Amino acid sequence: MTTRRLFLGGAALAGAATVARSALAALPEPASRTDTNTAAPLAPAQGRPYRPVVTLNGWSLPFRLRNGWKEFHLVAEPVVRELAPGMNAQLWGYNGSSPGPTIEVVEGDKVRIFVTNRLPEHHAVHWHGQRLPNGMDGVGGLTQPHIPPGKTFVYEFEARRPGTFMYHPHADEMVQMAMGMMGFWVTHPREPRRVPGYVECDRDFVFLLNAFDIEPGSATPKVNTMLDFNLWCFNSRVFPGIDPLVVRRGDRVRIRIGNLTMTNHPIHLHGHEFVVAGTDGGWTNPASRWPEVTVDVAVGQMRAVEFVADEPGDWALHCHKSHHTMNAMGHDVPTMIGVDHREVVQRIQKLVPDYMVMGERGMADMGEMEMPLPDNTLPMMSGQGPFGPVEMGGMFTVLKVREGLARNDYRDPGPYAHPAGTVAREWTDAAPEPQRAPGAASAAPAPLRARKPSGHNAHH
Ligand SMILES: [Cu+2]
Repeated sequence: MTTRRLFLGGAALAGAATVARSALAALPEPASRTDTNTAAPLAPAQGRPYRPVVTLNGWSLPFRLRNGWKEFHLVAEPVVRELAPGMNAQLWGYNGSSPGPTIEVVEGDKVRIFVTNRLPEHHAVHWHGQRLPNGMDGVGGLTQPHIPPGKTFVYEFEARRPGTFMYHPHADEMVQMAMGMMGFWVTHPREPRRVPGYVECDRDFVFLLNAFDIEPGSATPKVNTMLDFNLWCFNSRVFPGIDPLVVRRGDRVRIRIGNLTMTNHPIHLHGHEFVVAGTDGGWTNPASRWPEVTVDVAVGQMRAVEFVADEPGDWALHCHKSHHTMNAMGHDVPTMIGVDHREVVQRIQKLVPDYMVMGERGMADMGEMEMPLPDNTLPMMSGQGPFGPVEMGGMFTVLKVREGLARNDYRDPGPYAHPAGTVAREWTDAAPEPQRAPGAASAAPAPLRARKPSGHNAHH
């Protein structure tokens, strides 16, 4: 009996090994996702445990373990990405989305990444910020041959340093990044308590800053634009298409931000102070940290900021460059504030009855007006809050701090219910006369009639 049982056991094992070998020879099935909603954090089914991150309007790539290697499969390919409801862009990305999925590993993991190129041109992926063998650095032409269309290359390295990284093309880089190719990478510490400066957080959000120049009415980015982009994104989404960051009151929150645009972005959080706890170079020494409410993320940089979310409410989180919180707009429209158009308008309306003037009192009107727009574009500013138009676009979203959410609940809880008496309100009693310095003019100043010389055109 013993012999027979052993024999059967051996046969079963041999069979399993045969099946496994053929299955293992294949590439891991590439996961794909086109949904723009923020996916629930992906808890690791195998390997060393870690607390997964939340990719804003994105997802983490599943992996498989094989003979001690953590295996991922990235597919570089054309994708369609909704930037916000009402506008789809034809981009390039990975596994159905732009940015590509977040890759999460643990310090010390042996990582194998298969990269299949389904682009019409060659490709190579650079693992930004990693310590790795030079030939795995992904610089096409310099450290490896390019990946031709239709081919799959394999990258192998150990994730040596815990921290915040990204991946992006290093082949026809200007075009491929302008088309939306990039992704986030997080290497979790193997023993969190032994990493100086690292603290476990309750909620850990990640997103990339990226930008596109897409002519209103079209869908493909202009890849030769250097500075004048018109769609400023968090993870290839613009307000009001960016999900809120939902946290529980008292949570320790980490937000990791990487910048793959062509300019810096001062990212500003309302209502809280944070510290820069990490950069692409690693975790900062706690003695080196100081409180901030804005962190400038320069081109090619990552920043991990941390704070305790102890103020309930809906707190804006946005780039502080005000042009970056607008959607597609023309930058060479003259400023009309204070210009009296009445006479001109009457004359034009005789010819064009619908003619109207924009921007005479500022541009807030445009956030309220339903302007006719070309197909597939977005209003310059939009978004409705509980009190009216939010008049934002681009790199803007909201940190929602709430009591009593469940541990893993990231669903939008709706607008904040302000306690009575805590909202700015109209003053309805008598307003005192403003105090003026003795001898100061009591009325508003007369409008200036001077006209600035206009640059190089000397026709005034
Ligand atoms: Cu910005």
